[in-house]
Parts: sequence; C-alpha cells; structure tokens
Amino acid sequence: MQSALDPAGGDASRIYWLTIIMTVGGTLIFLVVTTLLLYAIFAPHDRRRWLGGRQTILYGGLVFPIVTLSALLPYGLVVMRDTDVPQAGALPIEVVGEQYWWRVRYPADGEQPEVSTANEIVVPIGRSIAVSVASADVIHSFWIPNFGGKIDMIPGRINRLNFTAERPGVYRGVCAEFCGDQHARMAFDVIALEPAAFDAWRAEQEKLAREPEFPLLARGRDLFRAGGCGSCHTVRGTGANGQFGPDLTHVGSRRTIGAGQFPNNVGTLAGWIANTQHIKPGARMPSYGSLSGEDLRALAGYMESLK
Ligand code: HEC
Ligand SMILES: [Cu+2]
Repeated sequence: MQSALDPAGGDASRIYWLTIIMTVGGTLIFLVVTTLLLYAIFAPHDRRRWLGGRQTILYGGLVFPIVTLSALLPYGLVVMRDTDVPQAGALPIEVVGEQYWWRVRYPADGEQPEVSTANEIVVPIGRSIAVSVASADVIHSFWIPNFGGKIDMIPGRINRLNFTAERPGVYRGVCAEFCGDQHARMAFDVIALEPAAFDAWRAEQEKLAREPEFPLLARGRDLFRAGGCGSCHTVRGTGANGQFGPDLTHVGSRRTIGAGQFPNNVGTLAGWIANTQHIKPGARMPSYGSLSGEDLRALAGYMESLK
C-alpha cells in the first residue's frame, strides 16, 4: 500500500496535517471571497453598498489577512523545524539508487556485521531510522509516501532522511525522479516489524547462504557458478562475490524480485532469469534464454531456497 494520505510515521503525519489545514483553510477563504464577489456583482445596488465601506476594507482587507497569515507562517515554520530531525540511537541504513533497483546496506554495528539486501528495507517500529541515500549512476529520488517527503539521490553526494515507523506493515516506496526507461519499474517495500522480529530478521540475513538440501538445488548452485552469475551477484559462502547486481545471499527471503515487479516464487524467478530483457528491457542483467527447462528449474529453485 502506498499513500501519502495514510501516514504511518512522524514526518508523514506532520506533512499530512499541514496539507489538510492549508487545503481546508484555503478552500474556506476561496469560498468566502467568491461569495462576496458574486454578491458584489449581482446584489441590488443599495444592499451591496457596505462592501465598499471603510470598515469592510479595514477588517476584511487588512486585519483578516494579517491575522491568518501570521498564524499560518509560524505553524509552517514549526512543522518544518520538527520535520526530519535526526534522533540519537537511530538505526543507520544506506540506500543506493541503481539502474533500476535499490541497493540496501545495514552498516556493521558493534558486534553486528554488515548486511546487504535489495529492494527491501526492513525496519523496527518505534526506533528512529537514519537513511542516507546516494546514487550509482543518474539522479533518482527516494520516496516512501507513508513515511514522509521525497529526497533526491544524487551521484557524488549523500543525502539524509529520517523517519520512525509507528505501526507494523508493508509500505511501498518508489523512485520519484525519471531516471531512464525502466524508471516506472523501480519500486521497493518498507517492511516495519516489531523490534524482536526485526532482530530475528537481521540475524538471519547475517548468516552465509544455505547449503543446497537436495540434488536439484545443488545443480542450481553449480549452474549459478558455471553461468557466471557470480560475476555480478554475491552469494556469501559460495565464492560468488560480484558487486554489480543485487546481493542474492538471502534472495529467497524477499517478498518481490526485480525491484517490486513480481512476487517472489520459483515461477517468477525462472521467468526473470530466462527473460530479463523481455520483462524489464534495459535492466542491466542479460536474459538467460538458452537454459533448458530443467536447468532453469534448478537455478530458480536454488534462488528460492536462499531464504
Ligand atoms: C551483468 C551482470 C549480471 C549477471 C551476469 C547476472 N545478473 Fe542477475 N541481476 C543483475 C542486475 C543489475 C539485477 C537488478 C535488475 C533490476 O532489478 O533492474 C539483477 C537481478 C537479479 C535477480 C533479482 C534480484 C532481486 O532481488 O530483485 C535475480 C534472482 C538474479 N539477478 C539472478 C541471476 C542469475 C541466476 C544469474 C546467472 C544465470 C544472473 N542473475 C546473472 C545483474 C546481473
Ligand atoms: Cu530511479
């Protein structure tokens, strides 16, 4: 679900109320002014005389705008001041915009080693999240409507965005700056979990890739090696350490593949591997259309088993 009108975290609700108050206030003033205008045009001459009177001009034209604007300005300034304030003890997460996917990194933190994933930002609720964003190529824009404003991802620069998720759920984020032909297929999920569930998730992500549990999966792993997938993808524990594409160590645990394009299952994984350039033309992974059906099943099954 993706909606700026359903705020699920601090900044988003502040921005939401600012929008509501400004919109309702603006609409009311518009209606009053329009009514007065129509009155001035159509009412009988002697009944609209007061409109041009000294009192009307003084109160309606001077006092009213001064009072309203002097109330709205400080309100807007306070909202701006309170928005996006970094909090002590925040969880740092680094997100890099790529063509056309999101590289997501949880830097090492004391005992906890770094964790790397893609197109999915898992966060604990109730804790401030300090996202720093950058770009590997062109300008992208990082936007999670339920949590707050957009922020540009600019090559050679690090921008920051802070938010706190208030309730568990899955929220959708998108790229909000045209970045190339697959820009519209560049989405991600923000998954807000209870703190204990988040710790469990992180502990799972820290582990090396699972060993294949039966022959078909072992064949998949061998094909992954032989097919050169490891030149672009990392699968920790197998020697595959490519950095160009998403880290696949726990790809099977993700909800979607292809930056939010398909639900993650053996069928969509097989379709993706065989037809990348058909379903996401311009994505920076070649199609592997010449694999036999059984090889494809093995490879997709292996990917799916990497929970
Ligand atoms: C030239 C580099 C390159 C090679 C080689 C490559 N990939 Fe990819 N792969 C990528 C990129 C880049 C993406 C992200 C594309 C996107 O979403 O726009 C990707 C995405 C994926 C995804 C989806 C991951 C996700 O979380 O969305 C899977 C699964 C995958 N590749 C499997 C494979 C397999 C299996 C092979 C070998 C048969 C392979 N890749 C070979 C670059 C590569
Ligand atoms: Cu983009």
